[in-house]
Amino acid sequence: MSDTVLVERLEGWRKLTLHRPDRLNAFNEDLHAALAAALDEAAADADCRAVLLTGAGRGFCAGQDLGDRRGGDAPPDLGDTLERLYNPLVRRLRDMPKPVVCAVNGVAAGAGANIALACDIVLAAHSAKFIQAFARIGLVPDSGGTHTLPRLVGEARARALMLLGEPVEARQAEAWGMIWRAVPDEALMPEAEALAARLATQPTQGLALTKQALDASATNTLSAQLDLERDLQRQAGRTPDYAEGVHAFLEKRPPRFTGRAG
Ligand code: T3D
Repeated sequence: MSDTVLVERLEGWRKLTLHRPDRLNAFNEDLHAALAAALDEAAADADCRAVLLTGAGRGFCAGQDLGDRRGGDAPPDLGDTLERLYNPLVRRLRDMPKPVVCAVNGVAAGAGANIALACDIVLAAHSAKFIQAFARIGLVPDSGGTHTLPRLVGEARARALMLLGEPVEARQAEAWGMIWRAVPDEALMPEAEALAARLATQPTQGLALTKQALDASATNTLSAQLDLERDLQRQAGRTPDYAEGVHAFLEKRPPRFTGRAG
């Protein structure tokens, strides 16, 4: 069995660690397959109510393993890799019906940066940096980066970062709104784990619906978004966690959410 992704099953949540530390956790086909399987299992497990993604060693992820791209006779079809591997990965993260926290423990480059930014809440160690490294090797930013980054940091910064391939340090990333928080290196894992554990006690169905609404807002008109909020709120209002939340409020006690659909 592959050990390229380490899976830890905690109380109500899972920690997934990219594990090719000697290659800064760069993606090869094996890592893609292991991560896809781990995410699918987490998505399907009702007892798993949050996911934490991080990297082993001194890097988070250096994107595609360029060792696998050593020249052959014909140029590779990189559209095929995106179609088969990177695009499904981003969709898995965005469609995951529970929150995904990313703890960026070191450099996040190329697809590694954009996979991190596809997660719901991103924490980064002060020593971490984000690099849109694609321009350095003649490629186009992928893994949703051309969609995500301008929305996070604005058009001017996204363009410069993508055309120049310059690194952004964690504290700058926080200041620009690219990530939720930059924390001292030693605080990263305790904070990220506490956040995942906290999310695992929250109304999971409502959070999943919130993710849907936020994703749709990127392309919806206000009017369409209002309709969507109506439909999603209808669903949220039928969940046991909503009933529990209201009862708990009225009884002046902390809620006991189960995350169950019905
Ligand atoms: O191909 C497709 O399917 C299309 C999809 C593309 C998606 C992409 O992600 S394209 C972008 C690919 N990634 C990169 O271009 C980043 C390459 N890496 C770097 O620029 C640097 O390694 C970093 C800036 C990330 C970190 O620099 P530094 O100085 O901290 O570390 P290092 O010494 O460069 O790397 C440490 C080791 O990891 C080193 O191996 P060694 O010399 O100790 O044996 C290095 O070769 C290896 N490594 C780092 N990144 C990759 C890698 N090996 C293979 N592929 C990598 N991407």
